[in-house]
Amino acid sequence: MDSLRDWGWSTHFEAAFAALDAAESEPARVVEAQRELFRVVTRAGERRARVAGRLRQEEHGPLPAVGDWVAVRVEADAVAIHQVLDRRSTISRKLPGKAAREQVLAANVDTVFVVTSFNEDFSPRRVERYLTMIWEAGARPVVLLNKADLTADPETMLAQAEAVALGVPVHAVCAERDAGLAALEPYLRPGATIVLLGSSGVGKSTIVNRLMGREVQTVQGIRDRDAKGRHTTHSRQLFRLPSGALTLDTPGLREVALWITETGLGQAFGDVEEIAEACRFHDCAHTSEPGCAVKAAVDEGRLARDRLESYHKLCRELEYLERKTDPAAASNEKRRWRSIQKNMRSARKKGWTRGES
Ligand SMILES: Nc1nc2c(ncn2[C@@H]2O[C@H](COP(=O)(O)OP(=O)(O)OP(=O)(O)O)[C@@H](O)[C@H]2O)c(=O)[nH]1
Ligand SMILES: [Mg+2]
Ligand SMILES: [Zn+2]
Repeated sequence: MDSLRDWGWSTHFEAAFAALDAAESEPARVVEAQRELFRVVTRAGERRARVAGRLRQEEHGPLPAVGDWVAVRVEADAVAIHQVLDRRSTISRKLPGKAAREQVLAANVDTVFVVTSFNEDFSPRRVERYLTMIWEAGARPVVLLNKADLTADPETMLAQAEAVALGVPVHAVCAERDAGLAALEPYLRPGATIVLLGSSGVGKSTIVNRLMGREVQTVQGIRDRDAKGRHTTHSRQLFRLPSGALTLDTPGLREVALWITETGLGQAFGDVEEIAEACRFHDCAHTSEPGCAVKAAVDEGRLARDRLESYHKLCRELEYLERKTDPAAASNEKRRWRSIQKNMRSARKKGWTRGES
């Protein structure tokens, strides 16, 4: 059992696993995910794994994501993931594109480091977006401003970050010179899982290498630094730090579109919601309603105008998402899928599709 404890196994998951109807199964944690390929750690060590056919049907629960605790069956030549244990936290975003589809970026995470840098990547609006996503996920956010060596005046950006990250710790670090990272120690207690999220090139893998004390991840070469949009990390992988914490490096995100959330928005914009309690109408949208305390706060300079705009924008995004995922629409989508699958099956029987099922 000890080897699983090293990967964050706890009495919580032990009980969850015991409650499963999972004869012949054993617990494991997903430590790497790259599209359909998974690596898991079992009591016997690390193995490649695949998703059992049954789990591919929606009614048998979510597909595994990195960080998940799962029930696996170890066969002679393969490990099959049969079930995903209930998650303690789920970091999700809406997949880029028009369809309302969820992508789970990480599961069972305690702390999320939102990494940005002291250069053009820094955007208070994007930080707000990440914080909304993370509060919704049930994890604790921490903002890291990396590449402190690139600025002579870190105070301005730090203050900008702090102004939008209410109640959230903000740390300036310089991964390249291994400076400031000692401040992260409190988050790295044994068994805790942390994930690094942020745009490509902000230095997530460099930070992971520093925390590991050796080079486990490839970082972007100096010659590629101007190549915008080129991603260096391609898979999501969990590492065991010398401190005993687990850390997940992820590929840079181009887009942070929200997945269904509302409590997350309220938490990320606690200042707006607090002022809104004084609005005349309790369902005030803070646009043109009479007696709107939020508009008044903006006019009096107590609330930044662009912060309110950002709040409105995220609200609209969520309303749109809710419309896109209303139950009727979702069940139509399922029906459509079933008929596609049926067609594929009969096509396969006729022998004109190759490949695996
Ligand atoms: N000046 C400076 N450069 C840094 C610092 N930390 C990392 N870098 C450089 O920034 C570049 C990108 O770093 P990576 O660690 O590959 O960035 P990443 O966030 O993992 O990027 P993706 O894997 O593409 O998402 C590399 O060339 C690093 O050497 C820092 O503190 N200061
Ligand atoms: Mg990387
Ligand atoms: Zn109002």
